Amino acid sequence: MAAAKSNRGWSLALVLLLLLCCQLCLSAEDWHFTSENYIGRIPECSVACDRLYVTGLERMGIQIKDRQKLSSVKYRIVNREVDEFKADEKIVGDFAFLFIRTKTDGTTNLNRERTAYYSLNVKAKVTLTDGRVVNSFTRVSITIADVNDAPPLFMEYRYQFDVPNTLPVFSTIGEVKATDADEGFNAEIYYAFDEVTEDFAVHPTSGSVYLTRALSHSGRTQYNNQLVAYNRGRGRQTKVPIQFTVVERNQHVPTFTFMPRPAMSAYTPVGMTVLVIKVCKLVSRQPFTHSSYLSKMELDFVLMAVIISASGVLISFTLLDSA
Ligand SMILES: [Ca+2]
Ligand SMILES: [Ca+2]
Repeated sequence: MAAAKSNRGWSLALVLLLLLCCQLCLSAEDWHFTSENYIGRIPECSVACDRLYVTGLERMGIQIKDRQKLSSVKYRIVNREVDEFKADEKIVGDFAFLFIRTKTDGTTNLNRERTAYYSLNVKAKVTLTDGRVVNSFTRVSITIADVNDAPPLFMEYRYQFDVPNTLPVFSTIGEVKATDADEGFNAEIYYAFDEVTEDFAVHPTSGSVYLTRALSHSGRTQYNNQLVAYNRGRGRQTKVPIQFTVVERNQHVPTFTFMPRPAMSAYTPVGMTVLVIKVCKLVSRQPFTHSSYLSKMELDFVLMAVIISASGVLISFTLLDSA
């Protein structure tokens, strides 16, 4: 009889112990984050961030199943290498929200062009009314949303092109190029001239520079303007000087007139003048094909003699006269 009572006592104690253990086990699981990974975004602030909050598609934090058992919740970022963010907690109804925000020390900045992503390890310390402490961990992946804070930058600090005065209209003169450190629309670049001109054009997206009017009409030797590269978004733009220098090219082909002289024969002595050539409209300052010294003269025409060798081969031109 006494043994039976003793067995019932042990059984009752064992049941109570199992119930207590089961309750403790379930209680610990009840105080975990709703997810092991959260995804959020925050705007770029390359100067100083003023308490910016990370936003996401789902709420971050711990679901409170029994408010009576909860004493406090404390969130903390445990990455030692991340110094830009702080974790806050706020209990609203049956949820202990996790808020990730930038610090407010006035020196924190988020430069997407330097660091585009952050991965935070967050620890939750949950203190229950019965004195127990439950720890839970989660990861918050943060994407920095780009802001158009970088203006386009030209590859050159100034552009200079030599343009032949004979270049046909709509010919390509050259190309300009700028880059942008932002992304998406904020990095799209368009080109234009600062001052409207009818002489030149720049393709808005490729940067190719064209001649749009014959240069001979004005007689100018130089054109100066400002080249602009701008973003589609909020008016970020950069200007650099651009200069076109007109380079003269020979537009007048010399004409030759052969002045009669005695015909050659088998007895024509070596060194005798056999032909005189008259070259008209010699106005170019550019090198002449066979007589470079002619190119330095601004004459309407010159007279040249052709000297032949004994074998009848042309060997030189000689300047005879000019007018
Ligand atoms: Ca930009
Ligand atoms: Ca940016």
